[in-house]
Amino acid sequence: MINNRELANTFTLIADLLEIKGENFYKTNAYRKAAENLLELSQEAHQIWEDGELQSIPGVGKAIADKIDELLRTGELEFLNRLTAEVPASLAEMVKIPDLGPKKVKLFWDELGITTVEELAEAAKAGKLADLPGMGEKSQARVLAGIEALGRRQTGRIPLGDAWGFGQSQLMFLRALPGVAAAEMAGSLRRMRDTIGDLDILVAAEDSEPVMEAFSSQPNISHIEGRGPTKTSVEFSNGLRAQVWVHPPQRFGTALQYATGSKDHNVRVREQALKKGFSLSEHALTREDGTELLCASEEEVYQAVGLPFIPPELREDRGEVQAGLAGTLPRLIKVANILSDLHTHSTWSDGRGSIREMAEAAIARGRKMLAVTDHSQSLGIGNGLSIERLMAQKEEINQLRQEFQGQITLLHGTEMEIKADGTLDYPDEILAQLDIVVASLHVAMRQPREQVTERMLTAIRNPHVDIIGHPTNRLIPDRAGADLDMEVIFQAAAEHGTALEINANPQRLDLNDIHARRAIELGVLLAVDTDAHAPEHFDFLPFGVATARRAWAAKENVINTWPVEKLLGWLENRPHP
Ligand code: DGT
Ligand code: CA
Ligand code: ZN
Repeated sequence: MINNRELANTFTLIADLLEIKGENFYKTNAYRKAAENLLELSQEAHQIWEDGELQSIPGVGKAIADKIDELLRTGELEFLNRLTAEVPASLAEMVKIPDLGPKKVKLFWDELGITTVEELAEAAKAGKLADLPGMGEKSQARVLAGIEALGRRQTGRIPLGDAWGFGQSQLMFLRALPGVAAAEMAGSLRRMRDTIGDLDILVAAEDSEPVMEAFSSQPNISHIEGRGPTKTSVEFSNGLRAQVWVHPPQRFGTALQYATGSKDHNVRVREQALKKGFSLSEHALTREDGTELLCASEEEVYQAVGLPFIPPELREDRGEVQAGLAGTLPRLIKVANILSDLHTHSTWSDGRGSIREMAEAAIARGRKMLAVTDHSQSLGIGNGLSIERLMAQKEEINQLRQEFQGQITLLHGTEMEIKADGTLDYPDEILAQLDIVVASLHVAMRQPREQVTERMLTAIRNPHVDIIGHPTNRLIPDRAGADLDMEVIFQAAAEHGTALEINANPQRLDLNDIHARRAIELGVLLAVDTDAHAPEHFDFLPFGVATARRAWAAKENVINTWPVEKLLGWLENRPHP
């Protein structure tokens, strides 16, 4: 039976579509009022209907009562069917974009034939909205921002890469306030999960009021969701939500530990605290006699409960507390350990930087080795290199190698397609002439598990293939990876000594933390690469390293940490069964 919410949604849809059509306010408002009143009923509308009392519902007159009757009897509404034949129902989705009213939606539909949010996003990106009457560059940018905000509201989770920079700017803002001793990120963003629900920020200050006031007065806040003495929650106009907690500096350690989570990790740590005679809260470690042990730093918290410091990336209750007690926590890899980037692109394929520009950017970031791995011939959309162009590229790299000698070691490689039919995109004799081969899946990724796994195995078994790039080809937040049998992939990679990539692009982070951890357990080597398509993309590296840390990776597990000579030796002469 159709429930009140479904009835209300139907009337809201009618109101939206009538408004786009240009109906007057009184008519559309009648439907909106009816929808609101339906949601407030303490009884199901169909019971009222069975009693023949529909018109006793506030805001429901004869016309709307007839429509409810038809819906409850037939499950359909002829009026709505006629309306959607005239005005596509998908237009109502567009009305939900913040700052976009029915008039604008009608304008885009009339002028450009746009009927879906996706089409609107494309048109905005292509700059087609700016020239419409009443629009302009600024309004066009606002439409795009609104679409992003809508997407966030729907999936509820924000990609790490989108939240990170915003979080940093909030920290800078807070640290600059008078009376603020420290400000740190907490929650899932500090743990570097690949998606973030909301931002949790911890501030150390004696006096919380001025911090709360300054934080919640920022102009880019769309509304305040909650305001207490030590905690404020807001939603920013970009759709990101954040909460700020203020604690006195001498209690900052327990507060930061609490707010970093995860919840499950905290449960374990509290159990451990109890064993040591403490109850642990965000405010303090409290002894049985009621006296408090205050911790200014997290290190003190972990020490007091008998644990070594547990890095935030491990705090997921995946055995880290037990390992801490047993003294078997890994020495996690750090960004500074990474010496080489083994998967990058240039203007030869779909990159935005020349090889020279990419090399200079890598040098500026302290890299010692850079592999240029442009796309291979079959990837048309990536402007893949024919064998001729690949050989011409070799010439250019040979020349640049002289120029950059002593600064960075340049490798000539490829990101080779694993083609839909399971074959590889260059013959072995060409691969043998390259310094490094990354093999990746970009096409036909929805093949059945057995078929797509077999394709991947072909690449893993090829003695010229050194690394599998972004193995599952997932995209964050909404493209699931290929349906690979990961266990089989990991075993084959371990057996053949082929490294699997953790792609550091925050849209990818592929392998993910859980897969990468299992791979390490099975003896697979990992590669953490940026897949840079432009000089600034080298800055993706910390996201990849964080994912490796969440996978419990030590330096030794990741080939990019190896000294140049060792890595060159491995590339030239990989142990192979
Ligand atoms: P998210 O935002 O969904 O990506 O995930 P988190 O981990 O940031 O979780 P969130 O924002 O709900 O809460 C932030 C932190 O606050 C969480 O990591 C641990 C702490 N916390 C929140 N609620 C509870 C709770 O009920 N018990 C405990 N022990 N800690 C909590
Ligand atoms: Ca959070
Ligand atoms: Zn790729």
